[in-house]
Amino acid sequence: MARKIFMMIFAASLLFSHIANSQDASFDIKAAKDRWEPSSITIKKGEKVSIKFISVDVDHAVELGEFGLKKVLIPEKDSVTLEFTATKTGTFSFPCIKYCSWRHLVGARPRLEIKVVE
Ligand SMILES: [Cu+2]
Repeated sequence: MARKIFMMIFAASLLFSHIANSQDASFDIKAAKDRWEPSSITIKKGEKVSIKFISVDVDHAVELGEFGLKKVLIPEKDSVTLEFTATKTGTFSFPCIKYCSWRHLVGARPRLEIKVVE
């Protein structure tokens, strides 16, 4: 009996943790001057996505305009988490939009590519 109750509580806690953290996909992106890593991620249309951008050096910034998000700063040695639902398919490229190194001057900004598939 005690075991049955324990199993029920365990199952309920699993359910609640899922509801509390109801993202379908989450990613950590390491943002550095030369490269964002991983530089490409693939998600499914309709998924709730959480992306944590973690700066390992200086300020960076990103704007996921295709997903209805405004420009956000990824502060120096800090992080910012963006959440959105991918409502359309395609391949979208999001370069750094805050000057972080000379790479901005030569068309080689670090970037994140997001592929949304059916
Ligand atoms: Cu930059």
